[in-house]
Amino acid sequence: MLTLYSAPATCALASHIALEQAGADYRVERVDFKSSQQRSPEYLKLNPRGRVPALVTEHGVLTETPAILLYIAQRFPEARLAPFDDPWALGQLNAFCSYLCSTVHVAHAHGRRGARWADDPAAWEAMKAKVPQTVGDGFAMIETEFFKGPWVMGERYTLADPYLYTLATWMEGDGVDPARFPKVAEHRSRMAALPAVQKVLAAEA
Ligand SMILES: N[C@@H](CCC(=O)N[C@@H](CS)C(=O)NCC(=O)O)C(=O)O
Repeated sequence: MLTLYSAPATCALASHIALEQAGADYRVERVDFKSSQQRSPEYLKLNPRGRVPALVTEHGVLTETPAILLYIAQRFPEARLAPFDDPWALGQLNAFCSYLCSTVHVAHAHGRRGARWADDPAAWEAMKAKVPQTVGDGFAMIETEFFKGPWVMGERYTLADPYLYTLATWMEGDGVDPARFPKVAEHRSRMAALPAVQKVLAAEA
């Protein structure tokens, strides 16, 4: 059985949805951010990065959302979560997931985790003030360049869909108006209507 270490309203939601959609045999261990459990010695032993998600497999612990999503897709091929038969499509999928991970997610983190990058509280405030712009720029790039429709990669649903959905749910909290991005907003509504997504959201509540 796979074990996903997760916390509500985090990027771990994408991996949780993918496990559910893949029909995986899995369980979720909740990490309590309120008590900073992610920085406890026990959790750091499991994931020295002190973050979620972390996926415990029989081979070891896997971290980093794009890697976890791809692992799930490859381990459960019948769920068809990635185009392994098409190197170009797979390359595009990886490019999108890398963009979410390295640019959009990092822009979001500047709003609440400024201490990662600076010690000066004034610098944290400056970083926070920039979030609506930088996260908004990220979604503008997704809306105009990456998103094919009706799913992220086009006709075929892939692991990029739960990943985009997860980060799109942060928009309001980041001071970004979802109405600016109609394709992403429509995708978010369609994702929210999927039974697997509803099941996972109920489990995370
Ligand atoms: N690159 C990692 C980032 C993971 C990450 O930053 N997770 C956040 C939640 S969205 C976290 O665990 N934050 C806890 C902390 O910074 O203490 C991934 O994509 O999985």
